Amino acid sequence: MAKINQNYQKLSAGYLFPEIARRTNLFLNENPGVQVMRLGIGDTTEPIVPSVIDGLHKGVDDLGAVDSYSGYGPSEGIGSLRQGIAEFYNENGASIDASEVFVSDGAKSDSANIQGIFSEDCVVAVQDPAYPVYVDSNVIAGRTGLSDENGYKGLVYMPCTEENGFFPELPKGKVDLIYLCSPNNPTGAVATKEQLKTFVDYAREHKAIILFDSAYCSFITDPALPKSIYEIEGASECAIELNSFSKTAGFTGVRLAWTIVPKACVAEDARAGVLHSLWTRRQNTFFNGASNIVQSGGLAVLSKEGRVQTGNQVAFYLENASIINEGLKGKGITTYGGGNAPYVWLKTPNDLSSWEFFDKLLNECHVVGTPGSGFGPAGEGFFRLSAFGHRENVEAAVSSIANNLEI
Ligand code: PL4
Repeated sequence: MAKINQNYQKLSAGYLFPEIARRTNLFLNENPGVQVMRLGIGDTTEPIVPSVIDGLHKGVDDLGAVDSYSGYGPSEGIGSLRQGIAEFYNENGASIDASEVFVSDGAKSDSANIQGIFSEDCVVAVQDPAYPVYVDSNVIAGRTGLSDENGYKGLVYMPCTEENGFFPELPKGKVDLIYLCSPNNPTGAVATKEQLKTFVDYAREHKAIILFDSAYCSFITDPALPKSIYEIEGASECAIELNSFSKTAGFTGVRLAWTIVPKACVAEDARAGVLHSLWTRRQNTFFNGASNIVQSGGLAVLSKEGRVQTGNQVAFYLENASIINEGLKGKGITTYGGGNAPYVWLKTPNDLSSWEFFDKLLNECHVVGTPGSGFGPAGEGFFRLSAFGHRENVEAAVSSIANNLEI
């Protein structure tokens, strides 16, 4: 008799983003003809830049000629793309070898799957609030108990609050896996080198592993802020980094990402090289490689022209963030983030709960955002707006908030 994975029953609610879509659709059914402005899901909206479209076309054309046709590729990714990604890191002072780069179809799947190479009894620490995949994947893997209003039992929440500038203190006790995300989803905060160094030192001391999500690193404009954890000395001994082409190049629907597992990375029972071998084995067994067409597009993103064109697009989204920030501040709302990140994190007015503010914003302004509590207990009382919309949509949303939000 088959039995199900009972850990799924522990998941406290539906996955956040489908829940937002469900509530929005309900509102639209009840209010036919109303145009909603979507600043909820962090999904890109601008077309892919011309040099990258050329790269994607090249990938298609290569499949149409006998000399350039390719079938299954290595599950770790094509050599030239792995090399290009390693060079991208090494330009900023890291020392990554192409063999340490694992190309994939998404940072979402990698960030959910990476916990699978670690022991079931690892104690997991997450920034609170955080991208929900880190928590849910560990719940499903059985590393937590049930949840209540304070979160899941057995999980170590590291609150990111106004008081600590949205970067957490070190865990009090010993933890084994630490999820960090910078620029942060949802708060938009970016960790400094000094802040990351405290975690790298902790991880090396406790033989813990940092799982560092840098999916939004291309939004960092301040040269003093680190784009990768490998800019911190000693990080290659204790950190695995996840990154993606999704937000940099508009690849949210195209699907291309990567994970770096340095050979120097060590765990309590794993000498140098072992974690790298385990992730190789995991990917070889579970994954058949990213699409060859898409990897050709990824090479174009890394080209000189590709970097300039995608850089301009990132700057465009950052301008959106600035428009949102200014508009909300003009309304007297306290905001954070947005400067080096595509998310604006606002404090809900009049102590409204995150979901109360979601309903208010939708009903009064026809604007969809993301409730902070969906990212963890410390997100309660906050709300996230995404800067990935079309300019006219962002401007219309800001103007509707200015004119219609009653506070
Ligand atoms: C909605 C910190 C967005 N359906 O596109 P990927 O898989 O390479 O990257 C996903 C990802 C990874 N790491 C972080 C992210 O914030 C995201 C994407 N997050 C959001 O609005 O928070 C899209 C969410 C998508 C999902 O469930 O991921």
